[in-house]
Formats: sequence, structure tokens, C-alpha cells
Amino acid sequence: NFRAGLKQGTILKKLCPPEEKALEAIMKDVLRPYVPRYSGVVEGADGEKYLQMEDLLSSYSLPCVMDIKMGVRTYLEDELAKAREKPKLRKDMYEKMIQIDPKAPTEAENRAKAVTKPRYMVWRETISSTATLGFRIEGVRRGDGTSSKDFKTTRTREQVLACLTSFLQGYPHVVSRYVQQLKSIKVTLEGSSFFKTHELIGSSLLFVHNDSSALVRMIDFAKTVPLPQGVAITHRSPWSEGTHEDGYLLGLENLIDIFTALEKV
Ligand code: 4IP
Ligand code: ADP
Ligand code: MN
Repeated sequence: NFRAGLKQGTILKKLCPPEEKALEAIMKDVLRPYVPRYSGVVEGADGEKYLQMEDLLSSYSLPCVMDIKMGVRTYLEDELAKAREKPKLRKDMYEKMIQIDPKAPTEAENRAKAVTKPRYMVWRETISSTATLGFRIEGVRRGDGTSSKDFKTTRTREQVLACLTSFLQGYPHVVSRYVQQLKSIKVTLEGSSFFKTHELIGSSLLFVHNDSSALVRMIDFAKTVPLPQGVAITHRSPWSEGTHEDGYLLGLENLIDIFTALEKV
């Protein structure tokens, strides 16, 4: 999905039209400083189209990196409607499900050896902290170069706190920088017309630090879409079908709360 950019300090991400539109709009919004600098669509050596954007790691040596997926919901309402109209059975998702919990599928799902995508996505939301805290840890890369995506069942506040403690181990000075930046992002989101008019699904906050600095940026707008005409959301209220609520601010507030608790230890 990613490759090195044509210009130094940039990367290329396979073009997806909603993400292209979102990045274009954000470049004219108050959110701009909190998103990788976007420099347009380019054609890769393979003839495919890519979004060229700032490589957030380029000025870091041995960076620690963490991807936190934001929101209480990870699939679009459109995906739900399509799955209802034309249920597509996903064997790969069934396999991923039984890897984690062999008892999770229903009898019918075991017979089909498959599940629908919304079924899998909702299950993932509830075994992780997504459904309750409005965010989940997706992956971590440590300063020694080792990485882990083994957070699928990290669900409670205490479990999240333990993962974050381990991520920040040895870098005590970065905690307050993360808290400050998360608070600035929150204030900026609350005044952003882009945020007011879009639902952000499956979008992440990327945390990057080393001995000397730390940054948080919003990434992954592949499933960030304009709200339908006449629909407004709080980004905080629980979702039910048709409301388009995403829980982004709920998650951000919980993250700020947990990072603030880490600041005090
Ligand atoms: C993945 O599940 C992630 O949710 C992906 O989101 C999602 O892609 C995949 O759907 C789904 O299988 P696991 O993390 O449990 O493996 P992301 O790309 O943000 O990581 P979408 O396209 O929905 O974001 P499929 O349909 O691509 O398999
Ligand atoms: P996908 O839509 O395939 O999930 P993402 O945009 O979420 O792709 O990016 C996947 C991973 O790539 C992130 O977790 C992060 O580690 C890395 N990444 C994404 N954007 C950037 C960026 N601008 N600079 C550096 N790393 C990035
Ligand atoms: Mn992603």
C-alpha cells in the first residue's frame, strides 16, 4: 500500500478517492497542521496513482511509533447496508476470528466457515477497547526496531494503560508533550468545519517519538466521508444506524484522560 515518495521526506499511499478528497479539504482547514503535509496525486513507477504526503518518520532516527484507531465504529453505514442487501461471506474473516477465539462464531457461522464483514468488524470492536473507550491500539514499533500488532484483545482501561506504559518506558519526558498535542488536536477539531461536516471511520492517530521529540498526527482518511445533507453529529454520542455518529471525540477524551494519568506517575 505504501512506497517511498518521489521527493525526499515523502511517502506514497495507494490512491483511494475518499482519502484524496479528505486530504484536499483538510489542506484548507484548521486541521492542516495535524495531518501529514499532502502534496497531491502522483503516478508511481508501476503506473498506479498514489497520494504523496509527508513521511512523519523522516526526521526521526530510531522512532517509537504507535497507531491508535479512533472511534466507536470501524465500518461505514454504507458497508452495513450493502452487507444486508447482498451478504457476502468472508472466510478470511472467519479464520481471523477463530484464531483469536474459537468459541466466537455461531453454529451457522461454523457451518459456513465464514462471517459477514460487519459481523467481524463489530466483534473486533467489542473484544478491543473500540466499543467502550472509542479507540484501540492497532500497532506499536519500539525504539529497538521490534514491533507488535498483538493488541486485538486489549480492551479495558487498565490493559490500555499497561500497553501505553510499556510504549513510553524510558521516555518519561514525551508524555506531557503527547498530552499537550492531544489537547490541541481536540480544541482544533472542535473549531474545524471539516470535522463538523465529516464522519471519521477507521482513522488513526499516529504517535511518534524518540529521545528528543514527540508528535501526534491524524492519518488514514480512507473511510472519512462527508455527512449526508442535514445530518450533524456530536462525535461523542453512541452510534445507532442512521445517526452517522463516529465517537471520535469520545475516544480522544478518553485518550487524553489516560495519558494524563500516565503523566502523574
Ligand atoms: C481489517 O481487520 C481492518 O479492520 C482493516 O482496516 C479493514 O480494511 C479490513 O477489511 C479488515 O479485515 P483486522 O485489523 O482485524 O485484520 P484498516 O485498513 O484500517 O486496518 P478497511 O478497508 O475496511 O479499512 P477488508 O475488507 O479490507 O478485509
Ligand atoms: P491503511 O489505510 O492501509 O490502514 P494507513 O494510512 O492507516 O493505511 O497507514 C498504515 C501505517 O502506515 C500507519 O500505521 C503508519 O505506521 C504508516 N503511515 C501512514 N501514514 C504515514 C505517514 N504520513 N508517515 C509515516 N508513516 C505513515
Ligand atoms: Mn488504517
